Amino acid sequence: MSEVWEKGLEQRLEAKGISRRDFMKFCGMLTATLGLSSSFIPKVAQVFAQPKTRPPVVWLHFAECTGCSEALLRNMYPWIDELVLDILSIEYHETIMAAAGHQAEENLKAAVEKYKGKFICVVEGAIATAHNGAYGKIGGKTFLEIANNVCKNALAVVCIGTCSSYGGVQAAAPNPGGYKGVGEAIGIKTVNIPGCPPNPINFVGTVVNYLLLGKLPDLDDKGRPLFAYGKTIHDQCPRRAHFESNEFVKEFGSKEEQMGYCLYEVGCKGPDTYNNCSIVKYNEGTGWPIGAGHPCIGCSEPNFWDKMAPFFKASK
Ligand code: FSX
Ligand code: SF4
Ligand code: F3S
Repeated sequence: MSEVWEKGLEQRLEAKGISRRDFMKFCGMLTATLGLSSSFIPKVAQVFAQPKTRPPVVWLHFAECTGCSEALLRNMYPWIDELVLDILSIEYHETIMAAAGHQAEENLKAAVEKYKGKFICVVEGAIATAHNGAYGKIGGKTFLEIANNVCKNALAVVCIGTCSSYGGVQAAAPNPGGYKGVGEAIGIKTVNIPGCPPNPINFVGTVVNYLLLGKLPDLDDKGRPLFAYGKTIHDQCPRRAHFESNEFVKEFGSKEEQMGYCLYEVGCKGPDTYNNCSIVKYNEGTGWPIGAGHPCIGCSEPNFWDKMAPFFKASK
């Protein structure tokens, strides 16, 4: 694989204290997540070493907690954020750019004009639609106006997080602002990477899929990439054998909990939730909700704040 171990990348990784071995391990994990055979690992590494193209990206924030950016920029392999930002040409990103105020507004306008129809628009956060969008504004413009101006001129719109995908916490009842996900708010098709927060690997996988195969991944009927959201949590859960044997935790702090029994009766929504958490896990692949003893609350499903509540009661 030395041919992919290009000088530039080698130096970048060295500066971050990352070994070639760790980098290839990450590429292997990403390749498996994408459902590709191991023969693709060098090609995935090549995307990071020498991307054929660096698509321009405009990254918008609407109503959300910024947990999605944090998940991508801080928590996962501390270096992958920089590799990802290196393979994309980020033209506008409110959390990490130096510009502010009018200069930032100008940058956004200029980027949309320059790359019209060619840029990828990444969106975090939901859009207020009631009262002409009055519940959410940046620099005097409503989220609705910004989304109409920016997202509709993009090559593709990728929604990171349940908020931009489906509305998220802002859209929870009674939702006075009429918050909706981006696709529904402005009537376009979006690629959705839901989760609150989503697993950054599913965003990275979507980007690498695009750079490697020249297309966005195949999606389910809710706009989610099938490689990540094709199966339920329940179908990939290490506690599944306990479910089948009727071995349930009925109370937190009990012996059954210590035995790692199934969490269905304390509210687990894994049977109704599509995501790959048990496979890819969070925090450098070390943990995920059910692994830590917490029921899945269905955070990657539309309207989960309403639909999946109460979180600690079994859905009957
Ligand atoms: Fe929502 Fe993300 Fe939850 Fe937070 O951008 S999916 S509230 S983790 O920040 O949108
Ligand atoms: Fe299914 Fe949840 Fe039980 Fe796992 S813990 S087997 S996802 S109900
Ligand atoms: Fe969310 Fe359930 Fe995974 S709560 S993080 S989809 S286990």
